[in-house]
Amino acid sequence: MSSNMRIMSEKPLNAETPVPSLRSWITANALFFDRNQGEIPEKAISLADWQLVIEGEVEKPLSFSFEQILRMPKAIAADTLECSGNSRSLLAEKASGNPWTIGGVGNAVWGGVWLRDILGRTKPKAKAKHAAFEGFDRPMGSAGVQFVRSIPMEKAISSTLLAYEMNGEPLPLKHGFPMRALALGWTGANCVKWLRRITLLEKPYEGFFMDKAYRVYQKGEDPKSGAVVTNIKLKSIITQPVRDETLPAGPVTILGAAYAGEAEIDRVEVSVDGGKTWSKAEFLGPHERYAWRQWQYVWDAKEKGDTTIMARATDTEGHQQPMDATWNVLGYGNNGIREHAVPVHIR
Ligand SMILES: Nc1nc2c(c(=O)[nH]1)N[C@H]1C(S)=C(S)[C@@H](COP(=O)(O)O)O[C@H]1N2
Ligand SMILES: [Mo]
Repeated sequence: MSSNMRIMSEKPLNAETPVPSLRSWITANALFFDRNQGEIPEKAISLADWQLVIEGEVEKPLSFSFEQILRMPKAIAADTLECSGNSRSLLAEKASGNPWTIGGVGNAVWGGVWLRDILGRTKPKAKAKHAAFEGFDRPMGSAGVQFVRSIPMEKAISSTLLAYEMNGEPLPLKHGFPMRALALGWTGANCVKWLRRITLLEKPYEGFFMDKAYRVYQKGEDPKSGAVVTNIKLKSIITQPVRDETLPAGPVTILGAAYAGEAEIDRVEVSVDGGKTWSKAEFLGPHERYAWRQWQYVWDAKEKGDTTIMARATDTEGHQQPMDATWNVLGYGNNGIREHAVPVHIR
């Protein structure tokens, strides 16, 4: 594995992408963040041994071989994947979980098949309301159970990809070889790796990873009473300069990325005066639904001193990134402008 990943834990492997590697529209596979609840399989499963089972509330339970899937119509989609807990360590009040800074996110072009095409062949019953995905990674830690997550059928049918390719390569082992789910625009937890089974259910799946984790709740509340983490929140990150960088006076090229899950970014603005005034950044590179926009703003830093750079994203429906994040016990969805501000020193 690339040595400049910032490793938070080895077993299970949790590592974030170094900030400079967030400056390109595509995040290289070897630098793409790693988030695991279980153990990454030691070696790739033989494709001849793998199958995808579809069962539950379907007229026709089926299992698909990898060969069969490759013969189905192919889909290619860009998707920015973010861990629900990304930016957690930037919260003013500590929250439990991996101490992500901003590198628990990446963008890739994924190839695979639409889940709707697979499900169509199994004839889902009208009472099927949720699709539960099960991975085959070996459980580790306190949960001690297989990673299973369910999403509503509407999402499964409208915009969920089963990916076997990542940036033009077979899906790498640590990202779910041979196939993973991608609920486009939704957080990583909704994108089960090492997929082996999809079960259609009348109601959401019940289990550790649905009821205890990936819920937004406050101290003293029952985790299960909190909302399930789904869509990636509207957010912008600054990727250049990095925190506490010292720069010479003169033009400073500020780079960043902005993303909004299923929503579309309308604009990004930058402030170098603590949020009093904002200037519009310029977008760079490809524009694809579900993928982040890279942006830049050239700031003429005339005066020496300490400044904080802030970035603010707005979506096409007029929603704006909040100045401060909404804290919750597990620190999910930190998209605060202030939390993501980058202090720099002009000398
Ligand atoms: N089978 C399985 N799928 C999983 C996980 C896991 O632990 N096991 N972790 C999830 C979480 S929380 C995230 S953020 C993404 C991370 O995907 P990546 O490691 O490819 O970046 O995978 C998701 N899918
Ligand atoms: Mo995650």
